[in-house]
Amino acid sequence: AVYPVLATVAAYLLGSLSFAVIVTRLMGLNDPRTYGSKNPGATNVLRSGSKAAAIVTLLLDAVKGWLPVVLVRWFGKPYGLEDGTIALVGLAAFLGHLWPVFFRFEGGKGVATALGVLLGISGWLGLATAATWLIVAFFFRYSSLASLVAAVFAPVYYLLVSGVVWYAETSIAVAIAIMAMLLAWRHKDNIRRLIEGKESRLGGSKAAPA
Ligand code: NKO
Repeated sequence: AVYPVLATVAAYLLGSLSFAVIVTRLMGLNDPRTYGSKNPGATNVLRSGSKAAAIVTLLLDAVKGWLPVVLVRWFGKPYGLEDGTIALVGLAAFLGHLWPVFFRFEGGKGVATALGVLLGISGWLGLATAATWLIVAFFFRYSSLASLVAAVFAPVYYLLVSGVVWYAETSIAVAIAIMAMLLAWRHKDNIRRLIEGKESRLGGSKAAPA
């Protein structure tokens, strides 16, 4: 069948749109790959001082994960696209963000895009994961730590939500687990900085880390 392949390639191309780079370029801001953590992501765009640019980056990076998933969910059936393709397109958009074909395969850490994928799979799953991120970010003021904790919980939430509301789909559970592991691996420098007490905090305080 050609449709699952086409959908997966399209999702990868969409995921390859590195909105941190695109949005800052359109707004005439500095390229996030040149300052802060050098990461093309909403958190690092925030370090440029533009909250608006950070929010737009977060929204668009999430939409590119959400859109392919809901398109397959809502309109895929007549084309023979089932849960396996939902898992594939979600993973493909995520992989596009990490290794974007349009940006020399140098992408981001996948947090916002994974959130979009989760929201596309289930609103409750996305909300629970986002709430986890918010709670950790609120209390600890580290975006990276919040992302890492949320990534640990996301597969658990999927099994809980799907166990209660419908049935767990193995392909989707595997896709979420792969995203969580790749996300954690992309945060290896953040993990080192967290351990060393050198990670930069949210909220713009330039104070030395405690
Ligand atoms: O620049 O290395 P940095 O400090 O910027 O950035 C670390 C950060 C990178 O991620 C981002 C995106 C920020 C998004 C914030 C809201 C996200 C809501 C929570 C979603 C968690 C999804 C995890 C799913 C795993 C499968 O971490």
